[in-house]
Amino acid sequence: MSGDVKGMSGMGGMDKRAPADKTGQGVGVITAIDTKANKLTIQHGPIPAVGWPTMTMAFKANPPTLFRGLRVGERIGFDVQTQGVAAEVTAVRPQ
Ligand SMILES: [Cu+2]
Repeated sequence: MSGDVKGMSGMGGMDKRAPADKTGQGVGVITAIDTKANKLTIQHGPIPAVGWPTMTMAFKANPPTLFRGLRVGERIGFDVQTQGVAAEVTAVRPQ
């Protein structure tokens, strides 16, 4: 992931350098699954709620049971929670 995303300024005047934890919803295609590292890589579209453009990035799966039934190439909707520059997927939905 690019950790250098520009803030969505102009929305509430909360344009701070240190990102607070945020949640958002995205849609994307799974490009890699690493159950040993508990990581899921998703090529996803813009997620304005967390200030992200389109990108491909790895997420921690929380809980790891999210991996069940997922496969590379599958299109999913997902919930994301950011923690500084890291991010977790907390829910997935078939698209
Ligand atoms: Cu991203």
